[in-house]
Amino acid sequence: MSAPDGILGVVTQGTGGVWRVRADDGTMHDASLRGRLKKTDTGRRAGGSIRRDTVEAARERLKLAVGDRVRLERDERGHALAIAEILPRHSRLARRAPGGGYGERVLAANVDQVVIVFAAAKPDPHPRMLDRFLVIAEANGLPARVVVNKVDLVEPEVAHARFTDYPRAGYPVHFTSTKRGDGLEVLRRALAGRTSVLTGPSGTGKSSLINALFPGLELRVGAISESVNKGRHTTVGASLHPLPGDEGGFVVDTPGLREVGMWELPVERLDLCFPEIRAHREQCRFADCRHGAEPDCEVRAAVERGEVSVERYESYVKILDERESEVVKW
Ligand SMILES: Nc1nc2c(ncn2[C@@H]2O[C@H](COP(=O)(O)OP(=O)(O)O)[C@@H](O)[C@H]2O)c(=O)[nH]1
Ligand SMILES: [Mg+2]
Ligand SMILES: [Zn+2]
Repeated sequence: MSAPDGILGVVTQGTGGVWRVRADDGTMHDASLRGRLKKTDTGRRAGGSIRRDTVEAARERLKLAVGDRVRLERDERGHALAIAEILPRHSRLARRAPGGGYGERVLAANVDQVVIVFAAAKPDPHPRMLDRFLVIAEANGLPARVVVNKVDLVEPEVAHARFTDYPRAGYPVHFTSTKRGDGLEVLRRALAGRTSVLTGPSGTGKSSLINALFPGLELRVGAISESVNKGRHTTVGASLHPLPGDEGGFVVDTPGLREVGMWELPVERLDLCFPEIRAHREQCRFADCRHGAEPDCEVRAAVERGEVSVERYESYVKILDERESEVVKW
């Protein structure tokens, strides 16, 4: 089983100590991180030449996360498997340390997209909360798509009307019903072959969607972590679930992302995290315009012309205010 080069696989679970690794042949292994990792050039990417052989890169390398590709080797005595090497990441989803710390915590590595599930009703959608999820995806440089589930509970026009801002801002939006089957095939194709972080408020139908899309996966997205997390601000680790089918792909469940209300969001570049605001900001008179009371603000002008949604703009202002006044709760 163990080739001379070791076994390549992906980390599916763990928060330090023992990590669960799915080898590329599908077998599962428990492994701990070897004390001294083999040197890996995290900066070398296909077609790129960025080299970040700094202390920071070395530290980052040690922050193993779900989704990391690793190489396993037998330990000296030939018994247990150890993670000998973490392969370079092409992306990651990280949150800043709470309370204004400088550290960040990597929730998942090698993520291709963030899929945010809301319900058309029960629970009623909260677009300002959706905006926060989208800011986090943007701040991490990850594409996002929105799923509006439970469309069977409302008239089609109602569901579409509440979410028009999102296709306008450039986000793909799926309207689904696990009860009636609406939109499921298209969503399945959007997930297949990719690594998707699936998130959204509880009760919106994430588990139901996964079970409807990938029968046999037996994934209880959120079910375990939500109960474990109740009343606590700490987060239990993420888990990565391989999708059945030839195309492969994974769904990542990250309880830490669901506490999005407590995340520190970036202030300095917040306007870059709203694609439709980003499109206007360079025409503002001041390069450091915050799009508040400044004169000749092109973003505000675009809001007044109806080109940028008032609600999305208000989300931007609210997040900015909140961060500047150091109010982390919302
Ligand atoms: N009417 C309706 N109910 C749904 C739909 N999808 C899920 N539900 C129900 O919503 C509740 C929460 O679903 P669940 O998958 O556990 O949500 P999660 O917390 O996001 O994982 C359950 O009672 C589901 O039966 C849907 O498309 N339509
Ligand atoms: Mg669930
Ligand atoms: Zn401006």
